[in-house]
Amino acid sequence: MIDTAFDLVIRHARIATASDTFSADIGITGGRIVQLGTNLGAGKKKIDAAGRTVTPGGVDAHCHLDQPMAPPVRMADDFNTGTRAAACGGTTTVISFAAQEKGQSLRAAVDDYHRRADGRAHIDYSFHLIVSDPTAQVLTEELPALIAEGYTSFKIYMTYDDLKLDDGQILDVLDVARQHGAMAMIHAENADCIEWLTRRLEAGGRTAPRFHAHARPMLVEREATHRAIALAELVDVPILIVHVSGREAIEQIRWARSHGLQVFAETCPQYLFLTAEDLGIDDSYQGARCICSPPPRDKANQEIIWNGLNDGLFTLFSSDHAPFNYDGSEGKKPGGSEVEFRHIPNGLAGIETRMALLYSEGVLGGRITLQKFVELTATNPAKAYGLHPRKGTIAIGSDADLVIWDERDLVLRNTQLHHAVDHTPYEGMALKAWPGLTLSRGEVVWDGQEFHGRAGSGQFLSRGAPSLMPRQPGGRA
Ligand code: DUC
Ligand code: ZN
Ligand code: ZN
Repeated sequence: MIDTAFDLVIRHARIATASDTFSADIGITGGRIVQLGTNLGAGKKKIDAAGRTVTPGGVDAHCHLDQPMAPPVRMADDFNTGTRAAACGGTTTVISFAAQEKGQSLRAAVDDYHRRADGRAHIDYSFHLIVSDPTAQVLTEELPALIAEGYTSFKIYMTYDDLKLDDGQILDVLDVARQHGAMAMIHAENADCIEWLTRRLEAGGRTAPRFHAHARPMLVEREATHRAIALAELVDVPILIVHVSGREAIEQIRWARSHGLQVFAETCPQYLFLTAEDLGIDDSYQGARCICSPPPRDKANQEIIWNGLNDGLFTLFSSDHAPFNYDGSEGKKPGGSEVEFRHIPNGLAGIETRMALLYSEGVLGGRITLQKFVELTATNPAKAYGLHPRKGTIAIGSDADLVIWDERDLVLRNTQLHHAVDHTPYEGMALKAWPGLTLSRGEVVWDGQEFHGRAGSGQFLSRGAPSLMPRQPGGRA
C-alpha cells in the first residue's frame, strides 16, 4: 500500500503572503508546509478552504502575559489563557516580555518567566527581555550571553519609575545591541514631563481616568522619540519605537528616516480604534478600561496612523496586550477601589482582536491591501525578531501556522472571547471577518466555533538575528 504523501492537505486556498496572492493547495507534513501547488496528492486529512483567503498565522510581537506586577495588581492572562485567546484570534506566535526587576539579575528574570510559561502555551512563543537595571554584569555578561542564546531583542523604557533608564544607561544598553546585533525596542515617553503634569493635575483635583491622557500629551511622546533617535544615532544602531500613537512621534520617525537612520516603528489597534474620549468625557471611572500608555489620541490621529500603516512608516502592528480586569481588586481597581489615574494599571486586552480588527477595517474596509496586512501582522514581526522564514510566511519549509478567514458580519462581544479579561475595549464593534480556522504547526487550534488547543503544545522559540533590513556598514539604511 502506498503511504499518503501529506499529513494534511488544505485545498482551494487563496493564499496571501506579504508579496503575492495566488490559488493553490497546501501540503503539510510534520507540522511544516512541504508543498504548494494545484491538485496536490492526497493527505491523511483534508480541509477545503473553498476559495477563502489563507494568511500566515499572526505573529504578535508585543504582548504581556503573566508579567510579575506589584501586588495586589496581577495580569488576568497567563500563558494558558493568553495563548488560547491568541489562537482563537488567528495568532500563532507570541513574543512576550521577561522583565528584569531592579536589583534582579536578567538571567533570574528569564528563568522565572520560563517557569511561568512551561507547559501552559497552546501556540509557539518566545521572550523579549526588559532591561531595567543595566549593571556592569548585565551589560558585559548577562545580556550578551542571552542574546547569543536566542533572546535577540529587548525593550527599554524611558518612563515608569520601576523600569525607566536614564540617557546614559540607554546609551550603554544600545551599545550592547549594536555590538551583538540585537533589536532594541524603546518605550518613548518623557518620565519627568509626565510626573510634572500628573502632580499639577492632582493638585487641581483632576484625578479621574480621563486625566491620564492629559498627563501624557503627544509632546511627551515626541520629545522622548526624538531623544531615543538621537541616542541611537550617537551609538549608530537601529532601533524600534514601540506603540507609536500619533502625529508628533511619527514626524520624528520620518525625520530620522529622511536622514538615513534605521528607525523602525510599531503601532497597535488602540491607536486606530480608540480615542482619548474612551478614557471618559466626564469623571466616571469606566474609562479606566482604556488606560494605556501612550494614550489613544483623536480621530485625526487615527487617520495619520492609517496613513503610516499604508506608506511603510510602520513596520509592525502588534497588540500590546496588557490584560487587567476591570472589576475585582487585581486590575483597574487596585485593592478593590476606584483610585487616582496614576495608580491605574496601564494596558488593554487585544491579543484576540488584533488580527480581525485590521483585516476587517483595514483590508475589507479598503484601507490597506491584503499584502500589507500580512506584512504588518506576520512577516515583518517574524523578520524583526529573527523568526523568519520559519514563522510569518506561507512557503515550503515554513511552519504550517495558518489562518483561513471567514468573511461575515459579526458584532464583537467579550463573552465570545477566550482571554481571561472581564471586558474588551472593542465591545459592540461591528466586524466583517473573523478567523474561521487557525492551524498551529499543522494542528487545528481554532475551528471558528471551538478552541482545540492543548496546554504545553506551544514550543519556546529561540530566535536568530533580526533580518528586517541588511545592516549596512555604519549601521545606516
Ligand atoms: N503600556 C506599556 O508600556 N506597556 C503595557 C501596557 C501599556 O499601556
Ligand atoms: Zn511600552
Ligand atoms: Zn507593552
